[in-house]
Amino acid sequence: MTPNTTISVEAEPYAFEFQPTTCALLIIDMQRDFLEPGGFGEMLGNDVSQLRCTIEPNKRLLSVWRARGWHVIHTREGHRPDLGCLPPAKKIRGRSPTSIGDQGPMGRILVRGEAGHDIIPELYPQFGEAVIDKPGKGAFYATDLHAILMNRGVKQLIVTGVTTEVCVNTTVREANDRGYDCLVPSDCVGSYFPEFQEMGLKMIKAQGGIFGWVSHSDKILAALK
Ligand code: TIU
Repeated sequence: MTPNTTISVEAEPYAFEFQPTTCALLIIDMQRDFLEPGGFGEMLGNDVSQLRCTIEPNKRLLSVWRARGWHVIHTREGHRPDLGCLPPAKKIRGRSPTSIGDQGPMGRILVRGEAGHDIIPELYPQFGEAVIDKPGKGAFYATDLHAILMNRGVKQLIVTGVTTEVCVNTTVREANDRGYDCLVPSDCVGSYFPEFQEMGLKMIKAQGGIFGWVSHSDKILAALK
């Protein structure tokens, strides 16, 4: 397989075709704050164990991308320690007794530089993999992700991570409006709510792939064999 080979992945609503040199694996917010107890996800009232089934399939995909030297980008949702990039509306939303910036068992919740804000050890970024710190749900808002992708000639994205209906969906919609094709492997994205997992994926692939394509990591790996 040469870097310019076109790879065809069985997907819905139809096959997703990509060339390795122009397609990045974009892993959204696989942070301790969302996947481990005591972080932002739990603060919102969620059972964080629900998301852990995404770790193994992401590991498998990431190891293949790394082994082949293809583009890998990670994102983290969070805020500056002075909370200068935290909209007051986001701070007070939910009326929780603890909120973003408050001290938790993994440090200050959703704050850059704290243990909880970092990516889980299983998927920890390697040297050369861009890490995008984003203040919002979408990975393009208030970040240099679009510039990084354009500078590298990336036109297509395989989007994984958490959560399906929040940061993954927002990012796929933002990417779609900027002209990127997005493929979402269903087993590599997770939600605290099974019904949102299902509908979040349906919304992407409906209407002829209105926002993108949906597949499974097994199908991506099979296409690479
Ligand atoms: N709450 C929830 O489902 N998600 C977020 O707040 N952020 C991300 O999805 N990363």
